[in-house]
Formats: sequence, C-alpha cells, structure tokens
Amino acid sequence: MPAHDFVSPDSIRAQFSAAMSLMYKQEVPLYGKLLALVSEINQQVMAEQPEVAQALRWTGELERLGHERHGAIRVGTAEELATIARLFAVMGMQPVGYYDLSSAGVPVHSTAFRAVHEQSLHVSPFRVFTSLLRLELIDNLQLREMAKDILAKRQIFTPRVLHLIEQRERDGGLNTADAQTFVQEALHTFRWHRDATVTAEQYQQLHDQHRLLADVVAFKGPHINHLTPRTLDIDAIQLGMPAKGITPKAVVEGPPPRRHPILLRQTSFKALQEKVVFCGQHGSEGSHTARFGEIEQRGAALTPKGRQLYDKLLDRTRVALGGAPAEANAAQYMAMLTDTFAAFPDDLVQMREQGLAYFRYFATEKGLAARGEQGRPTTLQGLIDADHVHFEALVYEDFLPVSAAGIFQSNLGDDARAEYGSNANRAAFEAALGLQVQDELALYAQSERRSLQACAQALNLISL
Ligand code: OOG
Ligand code: NI
Repeated sequence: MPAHDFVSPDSIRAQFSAAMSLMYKQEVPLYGKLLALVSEINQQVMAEQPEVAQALRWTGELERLGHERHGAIRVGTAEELATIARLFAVMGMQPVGYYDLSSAGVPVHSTAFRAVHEQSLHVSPFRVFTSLLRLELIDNLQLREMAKDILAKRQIFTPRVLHLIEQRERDGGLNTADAQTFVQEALHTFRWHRDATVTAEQYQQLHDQHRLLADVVAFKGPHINHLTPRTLDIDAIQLGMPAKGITPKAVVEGPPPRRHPILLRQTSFKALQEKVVFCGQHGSEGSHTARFGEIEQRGAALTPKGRQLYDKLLDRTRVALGGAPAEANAAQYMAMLTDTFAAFPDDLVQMREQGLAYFRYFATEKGLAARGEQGRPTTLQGLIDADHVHFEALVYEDFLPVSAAGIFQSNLGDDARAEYGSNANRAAFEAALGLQVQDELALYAQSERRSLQACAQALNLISL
C-alpha cells in the first residue's frame, strides 16, 4: 500500500486519546465532572488574564488545551511492557525518561510514552505514564512466585490488536479502516475488568503485601487508573473541588504557585471503591480502590541548571518539614514551599538570562517588516531587545518522580509505603522494554534549536 494512504500516527493518537476520554467518562463519572470544572476555570483564567491567553496563542498551546490529557497504567511483566511499547509506537508515542519509584516505597519503575516533536505534540499531547511492577523487590518469595504464575497466564492484548501492530511494523502504517479498528481494539487493554483473575484469598494476600501488587496482579489487564486534564490555575481547582463533591488530596505536588509556572503541578482526588468478582466456586464479591482523577498545571521545561535548582529547593523544603507532606501539615508545607522557592526567579527574562529554562522563539511582525533593512540587529539578544523576536517558555511535557510518588501514595493510601531503599535500575527497565528511553532534556534542547532556526530563516539570517 502506498504510504500516502496511511493515517498519520499523530492522528491515530488523537483518535485514541478522545476514545479513551469517552471511555473513562463512562467508567468514572467523577472524571466528567472534573473536566467541566477544568474547562470552566480555564475560560475564566483566559478572560481575566489576557496575557496568559496571549502566551498560549504564541506557542500553539491554546489549540491543544481542550484535548490535553495524560493517563497512567501499571503492567506486570517485561513482555507486557515490550508489547505496550509497540502498541504506543503505532500512535507515534515513544518512551521518554526513566523514573525510579522504589526510593519512594512503590515497587515499580516507569517511563512516559509520548510524542517527541513539537508539531506532533501540537496535534495531540496525549501521554501515558507507564509503570512496570518489580517483583524482585518483594521479599516474600512464595508470594512472588504466585504473582509470577498468575501474570504469566494472562493476555492483556486482543488478537486483533496484536495483528494490527505486526501489520503496521511490516507495512509501515495503517489505513483509515485499520486505524479505527486499532483504536477500538487497543482500548480493551485499558478497560476496567470487574472480574478478577484471583480468588478472594489470593487478592487479600497480594493486597496485604502491597496494595499495588493486588492492583497489578489481580486483574485481566492494566486498567487506566486516571486521566488528567490540564488546567491554567490548579489552586482554583484545588479550592473548587469540594463544592463539586470531589475530595482532593492534601497538597498540590510540585513547585508552589508562581506568576510564571515551571515544570508541573498536580493534585488528585481519591480513588473510587469498585466492585470486584473473585474467582472460585462462589464467585464472591469484594471491592478494589484503584482509579482516581488527577489535574495538572504545566509550566516551563527547565534546563539541567534549572532542574538542579528545583530539586535542591524541593528537597530543602521536605527536609525542613521533616518528611513528605500529609493532611496534618499541608498548610505549613505549602507556606514553606513558597518561602524556599523565592530563590527561583519568577520572571521569564531572568529565567532566560540565567539559563534556567528552555524557550521558543518567534519572529514578530516588526522583525519581519525589517527584514531588508540595513543595520538591523542580527544577534538573538539584539533582536529580542528590538522586539524583532519574541520568546515564550517551552512547555514541560514530562513528569516528576517526587510528585509521581505523591500521586501513587495518595491513591494507594499512606499505609502502602514500604522500604525498598534506592533501587534505580534503568538498564533492567530498558532490557524489559526492548528499547532505550529517550533523554527528555535533549528533546527540549532540540525543540528550542528548531525554533531558533525557523526564526533565523523567517528573518533572512544565516543562523541564530
Ligand atoms: C502513576 C502515578 C504518576 C503522575 O502524573 O505523576 C502519575 C500511577 O499511579 O500509576 O500519573
Ligand atoms: Ni498522573
């Protein structure tokens, strides 16, 4: 089949993201309520702060805002992870970054599958935070073996989706009808299954070892555990949730409120209790809490220097607090966070001058009009000073390990914190994945470079 008959991976991802959102709205009605609240607040922010809307217009984020979301799944085996990578590849999603959650007491390590080029992100920024269970960290050998056996017996992909993945790998793409079938078949992997693959007794054993173990091992597939819209004002959402009958977690993860947001701020609402039917003679019923809602606010992607500063300030706050924040010290934590982060400039010009964040550059009308003029500025700084070039922060597309741990914990319950020491093992993760994860910092640097090149070209300059 000629390549021009293939549907672009970006378009398949956009279709999949929309289908997933529809499915999650049906499965978790509170998610629908949350979407309504987020869109209400986003409209309000844009009406009240035209400069925010203007910045989003420059970067093209305004158009992607409505379909912005991420989800998360947890898989049980290396084979599942490797196949999920092939499934995501059909939609142009590649593994970016390595996250070790063992140091936070959760026996998984993770990556984010996402589009990597700004043009693709513009079509659909949908990402999936994907964690792999680490049975090697479970010290109860008997339970470890039991989990392994149960996982070895399940197949989380439909035969049709496996066939379409192979077809796309062989032919290089999918036509319209096959892409539609792919989206519908792929959805099955992410659905909620009420019927467990274990008996009530086995469920209890898994659960007592670690709630995450029960969530990954006891079901037919890696149900999507949350879907997260993007808000322009997460503090307004955090405050607004209770009035809508939604209970938020104690603190917003990530940096404190700022005029110019950096990285990622996140909050979530508590998991639902869902009915489960266990295996065994009587098909006894029970319940499981796994699926929740989350909201995020995204800001500037930081350079290695900026990220170091962020990590240092976050760490300093937690040390001063004496550990991870919880219900009891939430207000104290947020106040301390704001104090500590006074050391991080809240000003785009300073952030740029100090090399703390990545940026996107745009030729202005004035710059374009002056293209043929003698003596116009030709250096980046000169062009910026003369208003021939405008810059905006490049949005952060990834996740944060400390925040992710907070999200896991708020959903699993504080009693689910175990001690695994610090056990990062990126090589083992990549071996399971069958691929290397990409370096997110290199991706931001490339994106920034491309915007400078486009600017130079638009202004008839050799380079910038
Ligand atoms: C994933 C938690 C991490 C985020 O946004 O940081 C996450 C999980 O609970 O499976 O989604
Ligand atoms: Ni999340």
